[in-house]
Amino acid sequence: MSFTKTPGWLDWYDSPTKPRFKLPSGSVDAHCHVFGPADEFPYAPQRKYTPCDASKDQLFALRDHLGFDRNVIVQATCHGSDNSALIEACRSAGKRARGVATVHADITDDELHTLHIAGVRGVRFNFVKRLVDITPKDELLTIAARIAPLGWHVVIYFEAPDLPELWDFFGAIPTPLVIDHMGRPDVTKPIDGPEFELFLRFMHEHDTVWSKVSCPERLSHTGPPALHGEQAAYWDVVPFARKVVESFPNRVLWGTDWPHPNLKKHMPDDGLLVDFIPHIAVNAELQQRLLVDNPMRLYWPEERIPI
Ligand code: 0GY
Repeated sequence: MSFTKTPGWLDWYDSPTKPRFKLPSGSVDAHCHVFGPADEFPYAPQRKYTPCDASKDQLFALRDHLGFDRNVIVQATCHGSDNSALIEACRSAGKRARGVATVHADITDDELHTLHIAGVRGVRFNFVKRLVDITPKDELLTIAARIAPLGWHVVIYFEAPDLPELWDFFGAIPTPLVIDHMGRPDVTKPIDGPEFELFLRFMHEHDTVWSKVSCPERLSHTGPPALHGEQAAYWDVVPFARKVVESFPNRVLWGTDWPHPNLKKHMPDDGLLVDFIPHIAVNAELQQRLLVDNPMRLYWPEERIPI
């Protein structure tokens, strides 16, 4: 099947630099996606964007180039609830990938079992209106109740202004929660302003809530070095991510977000994204937790990394 990319679509950057920061042994890229390839895994009819292909083999080549050991692959909205590309990627990575799927409430026990065997350990609930038609909350609670006995968790993607309305609903989900990209703060607002304070309070009050401190390229207004001279890439995001890492060192994850869907201005060099890590996790202890111990505890608990 042939698909035409969304007008203005930016393709992922195919010659990333080698990072200067040396990742700790066993590091996990805990937020990335596969797209298609569309002739094998067609994009969903209800998708809100049509991307370029980004195959599992291309993802695994990036993993090796950057120095990661494992991936957590998150179902992208362009594939709807057809998790075939994700399953195929997890299966072919063996124990080196886990998955986060999108499912409906009427999924059968056999289908859930198949996902579990393939390596899926969570489902994603998306509240970003430009990406999905929002699923009713009672259906999401039904899904959460179905996956809880499997020991899975729920990954939630929302934007900062929506947290007050979602607060009680998130509190009613009976599994651990993993928040994508720090709940998408507006980094032009003060770090001690009410919006980011609310996010931090949500994490303080719920000790089974985790956050990905990912996507500086999505949150930044200062941009990469080409846009901002000698400053560190995406420096306006640093205080926000560093605050989360230092407040919740055992409940943070990091991911590249490759192949970076829906970026409008620039496509990041994934090597530079890795070089962002030591600005937000400023010593070896924090880096080890962020990149190895935390994702291992959540996605590979059978390997029992002590904290
Ligand atoms: C991300 C962010 C985005 C897209 C998706 O599944 C997706 O389509 O997650 C976005 O456009 O903000 O985390 O990859």
